[in-house]
Amino acid sequence: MTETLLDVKTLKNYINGEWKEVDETTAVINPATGEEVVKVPLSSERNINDAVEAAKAAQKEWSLVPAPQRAEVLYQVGNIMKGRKEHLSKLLTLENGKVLEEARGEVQEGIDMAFYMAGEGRRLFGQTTPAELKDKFAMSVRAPIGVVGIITPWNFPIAIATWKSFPAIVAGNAVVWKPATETPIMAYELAKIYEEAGLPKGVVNVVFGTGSSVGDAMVHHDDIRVISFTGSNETGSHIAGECGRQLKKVSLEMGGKNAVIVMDDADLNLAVEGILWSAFGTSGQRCTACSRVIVHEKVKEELEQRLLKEMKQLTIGNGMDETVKVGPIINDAGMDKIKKYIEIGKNEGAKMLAGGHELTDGKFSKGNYFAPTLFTDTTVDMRIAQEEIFGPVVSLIPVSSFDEAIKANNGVKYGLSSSIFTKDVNQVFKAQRDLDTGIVYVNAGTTGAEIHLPFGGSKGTGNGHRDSGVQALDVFTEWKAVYVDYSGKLQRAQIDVE
Ligand code: UN1
Repeated sequence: MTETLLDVKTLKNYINGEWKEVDETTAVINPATGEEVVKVPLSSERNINDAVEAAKAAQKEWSLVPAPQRAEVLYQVGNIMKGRKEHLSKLLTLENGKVLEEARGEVQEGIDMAFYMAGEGRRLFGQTTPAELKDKFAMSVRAPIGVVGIITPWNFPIAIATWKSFPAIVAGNAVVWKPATETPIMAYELAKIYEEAGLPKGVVNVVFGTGSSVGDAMVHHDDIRVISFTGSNETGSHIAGECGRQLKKVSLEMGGKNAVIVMDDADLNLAVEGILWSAFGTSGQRCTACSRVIVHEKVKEELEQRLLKEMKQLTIGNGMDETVKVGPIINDAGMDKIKKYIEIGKNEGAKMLAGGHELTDGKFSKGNYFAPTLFTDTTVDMRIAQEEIFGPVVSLIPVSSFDEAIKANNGVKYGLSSSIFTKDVNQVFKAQRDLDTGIVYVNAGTTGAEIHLPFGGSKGTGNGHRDSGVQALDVFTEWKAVYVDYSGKLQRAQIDVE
């Protein structure tokens, strides 16, 4: 399988438009089969220095290319991705494990982002605004920042990379990109696409390696002026601290503890579908995954029964098989974390209704598979209802009112996504106002954000920035206020105003 999909056995860094070999490598493992897919470089600080030098030189010229022409490259990137959608999707399933249907969805998200951000080449709007003095003109424009560093996770290896790199490129920056070592193939493929699309060399550079060496070198490099990171809270807050000391701009997208609220008037069939899709899709390995269901006590038992029935229908296995709905867990560390939380949940007194164990028999013996798990009678303060698990585990929390449901939703340190199932229009509008997450769904699960809206969260999920949407441009541009005085005399603001 790998041989027919991938044209190399060992990946190389992509620096200044050239493929650069690195001595040290590590194996990338297909989580569905345990087989080696490819080898990925483990780069060092020196490789980052080379990449930044190339990026710095390239950015000077790139920033002078008119934005609509920069956008032409992104249109090309989008077209090439579209033509290769099936190939990219299969490679994505191979390295990440997500089922093929979802891999296609993720690649589509990247294609959408390419065309959307290419459109920004003819917008990149600033403001024109009156000046307070006669014969004086005032405007604000977006200026590129320079060299930006992007650090992307394994769970959405291509979509998140496009959320970050496309706005950076169209705005006139150059990029140094560290993809997750678990899923480097999407970065390899995207680098090839950039080249074919005609992106000048050095505008995007890919350096593979670990967070502690490559990531750290990026965070501490003086010429990288922005770090855009998606990953764990632990790493994110470390990066924020380091960037803070250097007065470096940092955009963080981290964990979630997303809930679906099911009110007593909800369409329960729809709610069940929404919960299954957002809790067990991608095996729960989304930042937006539903890991809590806050259910009105009047419909709690009915919902439990329906969920249990449908959970039995979920086919688990290798995502390459089109009939499979739940794929593997990324690696051993991911499995260990899920197992740890199952024990925590049991010890805390939550009632386990289904799952709770690794799958090891027969077809499961070589990969990392975990049975979809349902806990009930969970209370808001339990650790399984507070901490991110990143696996196919969902906990039901019974409540007796709308207000209690909102309080339960907001009673966690994260604030990424939330959802409510109800037919009551008053509850809908109150919920969209009072749920404190960055993303709110009504009568849908907690996943499925579209790329032209801001993606991100409040509280412990982020630090106020957003990926995707027009808001992503704020991460990769500086605002510049420009005043043009055409009066021919010195006019002092705030003083010479008549
Ligand atoms: C993530 O899990 O980090 O809204 C990204 C969604 C997807 C993106 C998820 N469009 O679930």
